[in-house]
Amino acid sequence: MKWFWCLFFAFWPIVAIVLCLLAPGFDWWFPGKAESPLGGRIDDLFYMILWITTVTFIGTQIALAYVLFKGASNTEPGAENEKAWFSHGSHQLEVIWSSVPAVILLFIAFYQLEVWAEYRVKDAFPRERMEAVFERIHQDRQKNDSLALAEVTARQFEWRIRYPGFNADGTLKALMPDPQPTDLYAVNDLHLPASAPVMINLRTQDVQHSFFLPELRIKQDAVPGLVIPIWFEANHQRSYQLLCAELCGWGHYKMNARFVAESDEGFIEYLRQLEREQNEDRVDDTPDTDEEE
Ligand SMILES: [Cu+2]
Repeated sequence: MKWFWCLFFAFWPIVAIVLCLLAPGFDWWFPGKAESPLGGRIDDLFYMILWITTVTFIGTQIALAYVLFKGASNTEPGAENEKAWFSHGSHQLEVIWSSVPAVILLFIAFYQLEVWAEYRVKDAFPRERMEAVFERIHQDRQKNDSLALAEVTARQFEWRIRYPGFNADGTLKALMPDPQPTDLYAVNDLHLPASAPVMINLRTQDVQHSFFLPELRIKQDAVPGLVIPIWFEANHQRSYQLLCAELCGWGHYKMNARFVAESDEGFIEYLRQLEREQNEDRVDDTPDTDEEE
């Protein structure tokens, strides 16, 4: 029986190593490959922490198997009279198992600082690359205008999206903090250019929600009273899932929307389409022949 339990506890570290080695190849931990450059770096951080926890797990399992082996030896024939040994704590051990995790945690904290800053600190946002997008889509903007291309407002239970409208000369306006008469609106359908960093302003109309693009590894709480800038970069022109990651009420599941990353022209065409739909008054005052235009 003694050998059974020792082997039983020694078996799991082997399973852990195998799973840890296979996981990145099969993407068991993630909903598919990271679809943004930053997402790839977040995955690397995750796998680094997975390795640290796997090594820790192996260490503790080996220690457990060893203690079982030693403790069980007292049941061997001839050892019945051997006295049990009680430990009242070891100052040295306490120091070791407090300082080792502290060092590891500090290492992780400093190691991930750069990724965190790039993602979260406004001054580290890729401003120049964002401005290149504004130029390509001919956005008419002043120096201090928002870098955001859209405002996303979460509410129970949907995502409301506000885009800037167009000027008379056909250029795209800059997004203003407050709604404008020319603004364009959509629900549960966020469109933005692909292959370039784009920014949105996130807010909530009621409770806390969480803006979640699992494939891009982007997750940010929407907090009442705050306007939170988030930037991301989709690797491909395709549609991604946009979810709410905060249990925000009975209809939480309904906040299943989509984010479409498309070409610059596709994005502008989408806004034009929204404009046409919004300005459609459904009053048929033109002859039938002109309607085809
Ligand atoms: Cu929600």
